[in-house]
Amino acid sequence: MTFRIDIVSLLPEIMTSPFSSSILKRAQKKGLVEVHMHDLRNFGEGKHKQVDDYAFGGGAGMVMLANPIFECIENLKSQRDYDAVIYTTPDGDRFNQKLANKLSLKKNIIILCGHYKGIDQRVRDALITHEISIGDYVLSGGELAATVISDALIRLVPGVLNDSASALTDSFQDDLLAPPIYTRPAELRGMKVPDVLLSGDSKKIDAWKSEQAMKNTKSRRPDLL
Ligand code: 6GU
Repeated sequence: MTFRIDIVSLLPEIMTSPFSSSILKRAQKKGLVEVHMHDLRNFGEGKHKQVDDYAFGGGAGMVMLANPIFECIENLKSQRDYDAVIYTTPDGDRFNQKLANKLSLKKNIIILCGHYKGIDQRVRDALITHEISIGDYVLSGGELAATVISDALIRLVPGVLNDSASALTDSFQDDLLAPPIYTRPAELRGMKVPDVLLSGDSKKIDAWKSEQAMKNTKSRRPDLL
């Protein structure tokens, strides 16, 4: 089974590099994941391919036209069933690992990238199943948020990470931050790797990791506890 993400955007080129490198590239090469970009401009209106207009009732900023979005998404839906149609917006639900886990179990999803002041409310009412924000700050557009969300989902797809145990020990996967990690050399510039990690005693090592994870979480993110 292939996990498929269709990203609908006015600026798809912003996202080409992240999807063409490293884990996201390999996931697609292995056939585990398909990512398809759709340029909304192709569905724009009139000879200028217009995609936005002034807001009814006034107010600063342009609004993305509903019709090009309807046409693009209806075209996709005519080809296959979608399990989720996500809209990236600063006023959406906050993205977190729990939501990433849930969405990674879907098969086909659409992510619509917001722009300007937003999209015509009728798109949200009629087409969108999930409205997602990646944090309490404002980005120029939803493309970087869509890329962040896609990355978080794709690395959870079975087979994408070579070491499948790795995803399970991430920060947040158990509502705790990760413990400190070290690699060689065992001593660097007078700084030593904690003895327990070199002890070979896996029970002791696991206990140390849990204790450190708890300590990190208490001091940096007590809200997670
Ligand atoms: Cl999803 N979009 C934009 N434009 N800004 C954001 C965001 C999304 N999440 C946080 N800030």
